[in-house]
Amino acid sequence: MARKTASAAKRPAAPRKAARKSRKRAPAVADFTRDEEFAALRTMLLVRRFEEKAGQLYGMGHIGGFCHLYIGQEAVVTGVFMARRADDEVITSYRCHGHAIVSGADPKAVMAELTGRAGGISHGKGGSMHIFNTAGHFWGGHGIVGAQVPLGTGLAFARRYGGSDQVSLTFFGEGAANQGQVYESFNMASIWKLPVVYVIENNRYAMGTAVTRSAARPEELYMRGAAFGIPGEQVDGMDVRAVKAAAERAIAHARSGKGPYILEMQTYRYRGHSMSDPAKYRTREEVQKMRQEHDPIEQVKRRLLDKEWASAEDLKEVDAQVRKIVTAAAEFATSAPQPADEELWTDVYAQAGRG
Ligand SMILES: Cc1ncc(C[n+]2csc(CCOP(=O)(O)OP(=O)(O)O)c2C)c(N)n1
Ligand SMILES: [Mg+2]
Repeated sequence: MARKTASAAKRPAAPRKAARKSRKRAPAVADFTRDEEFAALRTMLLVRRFEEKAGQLYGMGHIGGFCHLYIGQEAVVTGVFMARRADDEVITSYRCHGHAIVSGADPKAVMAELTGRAGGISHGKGGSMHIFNTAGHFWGGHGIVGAQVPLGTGLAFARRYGGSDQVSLTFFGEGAANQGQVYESFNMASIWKLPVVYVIENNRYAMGTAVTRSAARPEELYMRGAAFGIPGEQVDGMDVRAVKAAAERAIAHARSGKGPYILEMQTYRYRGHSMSDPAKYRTREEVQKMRQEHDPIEQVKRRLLDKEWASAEDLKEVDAQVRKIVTAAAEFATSAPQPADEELWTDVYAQAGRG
């Protein structure tokens, strides 16, 4: 028998085998319990109300620079976080406010980062695209499209190398999925069987470019790892139950030493790419249809009402609690002081020996 090494324990599966392992739609989705439905509702509402408030503050001039909202995509981050272990690593693009909050970052500190204040999570020096919460295993917040994919792969390598069984959850957009560095990452992750789950947030647009115009085989991005023997799944990213179930499968696969896994989350962003995007590349009807027929929050509310697990009053109460948190965040973010001048000289270089 050939000698095996850690880096080549088993040859990656041939593409056809991988293709057979990949699946277009996940198996039937298990229902949530009442507690899970409420937890999902609270988290998704918190992200949505936070982003709506950020949009308002931007309009009022409190937030400058770029600001990419996550409205419409809440089920993706919520479902994945319901499946992750609290010490699994997470990294994403500039569309990062939701990921930070769901990782446990204080909404006040995230909002104050958007307004560039001293109480901001990056001390007011990073802004919307550079939000980190390493205590919650959230590694940002990256403005360069696709940059987080090799970094997330490196996180998986580092954790494996250190003897841990933590998994890296590496999120990126469908636009980023066309980048070369993504495939270099897939290749290394497959060879070394790294514990990384690649979560493609396919919201159908990369700035103003529709996925159907920019991607080869846009209907099956979950197959993008086939050449590397990486299995993939296409998931209804507007259904938080489907997201959680698929993420559980993917994380179990990665944690058990079988290597990387790809989840293509089919989702949609309701707002423009960033606050300065009038979104003229799509019709109002298209957005309205998604909101009316597929909204992730409305789906949970409907199920809670249909099953008589909640009354309309109960749902209003959840919203009221969430709004209180977001209002307090906005008040803090608009009243906190500006960073002190000395902050110009902090965090410029990493200290030697710091991990
Ligand atoms: C390397 C690089 N090229 C181009 C840009 C400009 N840019 C910012 S976001 C974006 C689109 C990315 O779309 P996608 O990956 O689908 O993510 P989404 O914004 O939809 O979440 C582009 C081209 C950039 N920031 N970095
Ligand atoms: Mg996109």
